[in-house]
Amino acid sequence: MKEKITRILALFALFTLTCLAVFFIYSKDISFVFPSVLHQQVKGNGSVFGNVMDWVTNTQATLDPCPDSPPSLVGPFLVEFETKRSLDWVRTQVGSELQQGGRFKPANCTARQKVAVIVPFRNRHEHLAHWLYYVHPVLMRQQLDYGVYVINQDGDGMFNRAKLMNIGFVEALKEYDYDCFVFSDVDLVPIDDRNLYRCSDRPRHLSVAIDKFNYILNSKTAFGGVSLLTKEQFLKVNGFSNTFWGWGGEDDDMYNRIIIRGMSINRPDAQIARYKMIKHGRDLHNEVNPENAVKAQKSAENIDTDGLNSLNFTVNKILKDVLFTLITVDVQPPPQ
Ligand code: UD2
Ligand code: MN
Repeated sequence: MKEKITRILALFALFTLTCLAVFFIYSKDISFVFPSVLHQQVKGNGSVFGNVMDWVTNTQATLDPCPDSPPSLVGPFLVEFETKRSLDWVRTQVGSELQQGGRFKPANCTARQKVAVIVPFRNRHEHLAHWLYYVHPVLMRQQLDYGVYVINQDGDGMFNRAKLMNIGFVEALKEYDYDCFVFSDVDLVPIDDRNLYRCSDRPRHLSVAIDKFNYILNSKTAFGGVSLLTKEQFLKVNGFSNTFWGWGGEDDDMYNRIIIRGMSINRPDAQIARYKMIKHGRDLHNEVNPENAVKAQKSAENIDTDGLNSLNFTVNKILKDVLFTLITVDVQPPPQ
């Protein structure tokens, strides 16, 4: 009996001591005990348990912001498309840095922007392998918190690049709170990583100087290839038009929408915003559509009723690869 009482007393003393120790640590500046906690700013509901839990969940959010100029950029780099590259091989080259779905965020700082890269796609698998092989490391060096969304048009109906962009915007936002959207052709690979895939205060056109056009921009109003809009900018223009079937015009219509909504575009320096385009012919079922050029002159008539607010589509399949999220969609063409 005596022994039992002694044991209970000892346990009670131990418990009291532990409580005192915990209370002591948390009522003092705990950075003295755990220096790494110093700039993690312990906040929360006041209880020890609450503080610890908040600290655990906030660790990522309270990392310092990444520097404005990413420190590991290399500038111009070699890009060539002669090498055969399979997706399997690309996975072995860049996959280990990525999270499922083609997602990445820098480990040691909080990215300045959350960027969704939307790639309109159908039957360009070789291009996609080249693109992923070169673009992923660029985006990583640029310290972006990003995801790659390949929007794959199902079936062999007329291609609709612009509608795929709208679908990419909507689907990416279902997954993460992206604030910046890159709309990029699958055949355009940057050859200088100083060309940041980051949105700005105005819609931004990145593919300024392309080898196919001797690195010369042929029009001040060009907005095709690779272009970026913040979520707000994209909503302001009601997204792309959904009604540009086949090749051409949808990029000019987007440019017009931006002007109509009182914005203007900007571009990086042509010395930096350099690209190689993978050689290709015109794809089947993406023939030039003469109606598109006419329609692109009527943006003001269409902007309010044709765009994100009239978007209809069905997702047929979502596939999470380590290199990308592949969303296969039925773009629901109008009845002929
Ligand atoms: C120009 C524009 C492009 C777009 C297009 C007209 C530039 C540098 N590029 O590119 O942005 O405005 O004209 O629509 O200004 N695609 C497929 N499968 C297909 C067809 C197209 O994946 O069967 C995708 C792919 O991402 C491709 C993009 O659509 O890069 C544009 O098509 P394109 O490469 O045939 O058009 P292009 O090079 O004339
Ligand atoms: Mn092209």
